[in-house]
Order: sequence, then C-alpha cells, then structure tokens
Amino acid sequence: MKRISVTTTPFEGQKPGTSGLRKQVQVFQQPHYLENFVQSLFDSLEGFAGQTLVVGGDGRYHNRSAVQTILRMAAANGFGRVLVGRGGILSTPAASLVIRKYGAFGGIVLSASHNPGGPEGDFGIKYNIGNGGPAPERVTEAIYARSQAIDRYFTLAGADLPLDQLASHQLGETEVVVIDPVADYAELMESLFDFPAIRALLTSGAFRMRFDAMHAVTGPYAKEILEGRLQAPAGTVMNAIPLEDFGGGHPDPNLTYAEALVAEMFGPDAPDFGAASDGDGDRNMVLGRHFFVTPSDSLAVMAANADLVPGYRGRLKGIARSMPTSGAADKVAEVLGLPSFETPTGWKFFGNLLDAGMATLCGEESFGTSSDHVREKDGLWAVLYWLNVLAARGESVATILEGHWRRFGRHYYTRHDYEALPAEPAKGVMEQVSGTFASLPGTTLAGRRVTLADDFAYTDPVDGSTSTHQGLRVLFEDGSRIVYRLSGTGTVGATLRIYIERYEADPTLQGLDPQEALADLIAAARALCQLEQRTGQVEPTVIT
Ligand code: G16
Repeated sequence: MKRISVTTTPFEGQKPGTSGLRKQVQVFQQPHYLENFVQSLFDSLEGFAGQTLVVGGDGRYHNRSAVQTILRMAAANGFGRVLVGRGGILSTPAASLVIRKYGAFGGIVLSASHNPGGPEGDFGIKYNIGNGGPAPERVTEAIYARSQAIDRYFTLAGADLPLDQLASHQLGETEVVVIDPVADYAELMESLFDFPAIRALLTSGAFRMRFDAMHAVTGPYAKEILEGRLQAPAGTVMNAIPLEDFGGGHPDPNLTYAEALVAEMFGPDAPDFGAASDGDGDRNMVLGRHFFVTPSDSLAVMAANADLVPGYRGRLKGIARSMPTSGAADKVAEVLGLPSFETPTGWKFFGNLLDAGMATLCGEESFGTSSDHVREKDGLWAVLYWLNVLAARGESVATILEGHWRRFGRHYYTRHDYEALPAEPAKGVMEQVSGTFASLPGTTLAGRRVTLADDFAYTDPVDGSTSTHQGLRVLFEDGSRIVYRLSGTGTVGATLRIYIERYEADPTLQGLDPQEALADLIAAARALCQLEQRTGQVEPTVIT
C-alpha cells in the first residue's frame, strides 16, 4: 500500500482544551481538519516507530470514519501495531486500561464526552500517553504549536478495514488488531470488587438498581458486567444500546440531563440505587432512593469505606481532588491520616500523583472518580465501588451519607453553570472578580470574613511543572468558598461555572437542601461578579 504525503495548510484553533480537541462535527468534517490534528500529534511525539497505538471512541456520529482515517495515518507514520476496539468502540477508561495492559506507546480516543452527538452535535479527539492517562500540557502545547505550522500529512491509499469482527489485518507494514472492547475491562473490574457479594445483593430480590447508559458507550460494558457477570435482572441497564446521536439526548449524567433516571429515583416505588454514565463512560452519577450523592461526597464516601472493597483494603496512599471539588475528601484524608492533594480541573493533573504512588483515589466535582487501576476517570468502576460498599454495609445510600456527615461533617456544595454565554461578557465576569482581589481579603461577604482571594496556580509535586489561571477562588474564614471558572470543554460560546461550598459540622444542621443552605453565598457570588449586569442572566442553565 502506497504512503502518500498530502499538502495541507493550518487551521485556526486546534488547541486542546480541558480534555482534548472538541468541536462541532461540521468542523471535524472539513477536508484535512482531522488529518492536520493527527499529524500534528504524531509530529510532536518521538520514538513510536514500530510501537503499538490504541484507537477507539465512544461511537458517536463520525467515529467510524475518523477511526479509518487514523488507522491509515498511524500506518503511514510508522506505528508497528494498532489495537482498535470492535466497531471502533472503546470507552475512555477501557482505552486507558488497554494502553497500560498491552504496553502501548499511547492511544487516541475519539469522544466529545458528555457533549451531544449526531451530525449537528460535537466530536472530539484526545491523546493519551503510555501510562494510559491524558496527555500532559507540555504534549498538548506541542501539538497545538505544530498544528499552526503544518504543511503536510502522511496517509495510505486503500479501502476501509472491516472493524466489526475480531480479527487481525495488515495495513501497509502495520498490523491492525480488532479487539473486544469489553473483555479486558470486565476482567479488571472482577479483580477489584467483591463480585460474589454484589451478585448476592443484586439477586436477593430485596434490592433494586437502575443504571442509565444514556445510549452511550457504557451500554455494552454495563450489560456484560451488571446483567451478565453480576446477574442483575434483565432491564437493570436502561438506554443500553449505543446510538450515534445518543438518541437525541445529552449524555451527561447529572440531575438535568439524566432526566428519566432521576424521575424514577425520586418517584414512587423508587429503586434502592441508581447510577448513570456519560458519552465515553468516564463520568458517573450516583443516586439513592430519593437521594442525590454529590460527586464530591461520593469521593469522600469511597475513601472512607475503602477497607470494605478488596482492591483497596489497606492500600490507600493518598486522595486527590480537583480544586473546585469540595473539601469532603480532605476531611476523610485528615481523619485517616492520609495525604490529600488539590489539583487544577482536568484528569491529566492526577497522572503524576498516581504514577508516583502518592494518590490512590481521585475525584472531581464534574462527576468523575477513579483510582490507580487506570489513568482516566471511570464511570462504571465508581458504580461497582458503590455496589460493593452497599453490599458490605447493608444500609441505604441515604443512611450511609447521613452517617458519613455525622462523622466527618457535611460540605454543602453546589455548582451553577451558565452555558453558551457570549465570550466577551463571560470574560468580563472573570475580570470583574479578579479586579476585586486586591481589596477583598479582610472584607465581609455574606456575613463571613474573606481570608484569601486568588487565581489558583498549581505546582506538580512530582515534576515541578506549574499551571496558572486555573480558577478564581474566594476563601472565607469559616471554610466556605466561592470559585469561578470558565469551562474548557464547551464548543459554543463560553460556559461560566460558579462553585459554592460551606462546611457544617453540627449534625442537627446537616439536613438542609443545599440551595437553601448556600442561599446567602449564592447571592454574594452573583453580586460579586456582576452577573446580571454583564450577562443579563441570573438563573443558571444547570444546577448540580
Ligand atoms: C473533562 C475533564 C475533567 C473535567 C471536565 C470538566 O471531563 O476530563 O477532568 O473536570 O472535563 O471540565 P470543564 O469544567 O473545563 O468543562 P470529560 O468527562 O468532559 O472528559
């Protein structure tokens, strides 16, 4: 098969965001757009000749054709072997696992995560390095720099490969192996959790659960593990068939978009446990009967109950969370005598801590939790972890949370998102906040004294690299916080996120609705950034 060099010119804006390059499908469908990015990636890497690359995606619209493009380019650029999921499918955590398990040089994951799919929706591409985790900033910056100067890419002429059967194919000098996307992952899950205990719970007849795969990539994984290996009743997994447009839905497992599941879990005769995962399978939402577990609390409960879970018993080395995630996990770390870490938003920042054995569990407020078993967040893993804890404790989700708060205190927490704002007012909001920072400390807001106001910066304790401008923080004397950030994953306009938190140690005051408990801080947060004047908006588009 002939290697071809195609002449091209740079595209604007191929700058990876919080998690890879995400754009509308039509942007990716422009001739040479995907090719330019992939070649910029390959041109930024060294030493991959003859090595293995992993390729897969969440199955959204454009996945199949993008996979074929990447296979040809990987072969033309000299990879020795490509492992590709059947049908071009690999969930993000499964891709991370496959990279690690087979010693691959790296992997390309095609997904726009929780963003909607279909011809009018979004598409995305991200590169993961040999540890299985998202490329660190030095790599994404090199890709971007190269994308601005690129003048050619390499590919092969030839027909598409059949990817729907497990098989091995030759593409030029490169071997392309179509692998089962689920098998290795299911095996790893079985090694970490007490499957007999979870099976007993799910088949007892006294416990009911629902898992919403949101017509996204987790469907086949959840079917195999929950209804197959763990024998949960057929139908436990809803929206199990992955669809290119996610059935027209927004595959984001939160209280707004996992609407059907939420209605069931808060309705009459609700199941005992509900969970959902996102487009590419790395996010999770956990619900009890009439009960929402915030992702920040979920991480804390997991950490506090690690000794009940075989894969984690006695082996927690530390707990890491992203800055906007609540301090609930820090409290657990403090009580258990473990180190805790606060990183910028983005799973890539956990990689070094996990590789260095400094952290075992990691979590983010954006519905992400995971551990050192892979280098990505892992939706189904979190659900199995919870099932293991529920099986071991024999208590309801609500009882576990209430007990947790009594012991560690409750971090009331909410995130308000203002989606698709015009870019300028959104920038103005951030400038307004940072403009107050010189005079804010020592003043009083919402009846509390401000102790610190800064633009969060992080120095990686392993390699000393620094990341600045990671979110504006206003910290109060009583431990409360307001954080402002612009999302790095949206594709339309700007999304402003305001994170609000307050700690409550008194068990008699822990039963409030978070929106009520935080009402004064929410009002102060809006006033400080001149939200209404600058954006014309007051009410958020999504509250979690
Ligand atoms: C990605 C990143 C996460 C991050 C989230 C939200 O998740 O992997 O680390 O927390 O985006 O980022 P932002 O607040 O910038 O929108 P995913 O699930 O979209 O890949």
